[in-house]
Amino acid sequence: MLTLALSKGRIFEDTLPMLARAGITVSGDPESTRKLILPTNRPDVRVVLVRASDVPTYVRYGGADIGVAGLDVLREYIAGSGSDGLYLPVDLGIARCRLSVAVRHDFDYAGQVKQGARLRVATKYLHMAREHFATKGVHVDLVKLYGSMELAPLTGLADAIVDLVSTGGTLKANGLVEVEHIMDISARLIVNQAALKTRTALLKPLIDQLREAAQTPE
Ligand code: PRT
Ligand code: MG
Repeated sequence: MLTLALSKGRIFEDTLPMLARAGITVSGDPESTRKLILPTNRPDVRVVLVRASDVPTYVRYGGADIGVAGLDVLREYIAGSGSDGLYLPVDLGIARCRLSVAVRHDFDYAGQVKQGARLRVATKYLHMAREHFATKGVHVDLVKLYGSMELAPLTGLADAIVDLVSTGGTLKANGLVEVEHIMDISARLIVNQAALKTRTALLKPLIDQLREAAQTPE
């Protein structure tokens, strides 16, 4: 049995068509079922539904053989726990967005940075934020949040946020503007290295098919 870890929402939705192109169809809709294990049309493949940030943990410790996680989740995980035992063979090119710095529309970010001001920045992505501001030589105090980052500059909790942006609609709706683009994000395939060695016959063709699907437009 091969176990694939996915998170509900955009990762699941964007991975489904790629799996279909590899001949795998998942039974059940994660939004309407309470089941955490979904069978597929292949008796030797199943899907487990986990939190987006738990996908690397499941794959590393063998709770799943393979998984799909955003580069944001992976970078934070690897910065904290290392990449031992994980193999990252394919950029799937799905669930695309960017990691950006945003502030209130009336906040003079460039001016503050120029003056060497110390800024308070709220984010879920402490490692990537720390690295970004260190590289730029901007002094920051980072505040860890778990969600709704957009609220932080509106309430005075922080001067800026580091968050994911796709359409920009959420920033706009909250009177925030993007002032720096940190990196492009997309979802990656992650594989348990030990499983790849012991179950090559099952895993290798699946990885190859997903790579193929990622490289050729539908
Ligand atoms: O909710 P939970 O803690 O379980 O996990 P999660 O919030 O990380 O899961 P989910 O499903 O929201 O995101 C899974 C992955 O999708 C992320 O790890 C990213 O790699 C990717 N992704 C792509 C995004 C977005 N686009 C995105 N726009 N993840 C989050 N957003 C959020 C963003 O944080 C902001 O609040 O959507 C909002 C902005 O969207 P726009 O379109 O208004 O700009
Ligand atoms: Mg979410």
